[in-house]
Amino acid sequence: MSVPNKLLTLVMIHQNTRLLLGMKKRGFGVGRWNGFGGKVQQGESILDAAKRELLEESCVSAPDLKHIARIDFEFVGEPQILEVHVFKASEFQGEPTETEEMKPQWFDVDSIPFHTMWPDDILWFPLMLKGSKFKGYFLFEGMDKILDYTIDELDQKAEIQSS
Ligand code: 6OG
Repeated sequence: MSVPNKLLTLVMIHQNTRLLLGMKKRGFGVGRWNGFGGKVQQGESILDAAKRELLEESCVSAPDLKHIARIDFEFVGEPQILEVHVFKASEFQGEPTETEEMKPQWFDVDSIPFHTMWPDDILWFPLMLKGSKFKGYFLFEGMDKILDYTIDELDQKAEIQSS
């Protein structure tokens, strides 16, 4: 029997030349800069989960999130695929504030700290920053090594499917 995918969200706040990232202070991906997100709860929509996690982790709310990507992550030896739904917003309310989970910081889009991020990010951030929609798949060995990947750009009108 196959294991159902684990649904996760990831939110990027991108305003012209700056991007809001958070340093993950605990749990999966600790010590890496990333967007804000986490697990979709039972009975919750993926969009609602994205908004909730953004608020919980950065104290910022973004009513107008655009669903821009689905990225499936497989880890060698792990039966469960992480199905990460990526959202983007340019407008937000509130002041990015450090929480128990994340320390937010603005980065210039020309100085994104890829050396302290998940290694897949450098491969798909260019599409995210230029406003594309896309679907990705990455096969990881451990936390640092990508064995295989695909990234397919989608039409702007395409709806991002979930499993
Ligand atoms: P919690 O388990 O802490 O949420 N995430 C990834 N983000 C990137 N950029 N690359 C990956 O490569 C990732 N794997 C997971 C999804 C985990 C958060 O980390 C994201 C969630 O936002 C493997 O609740």
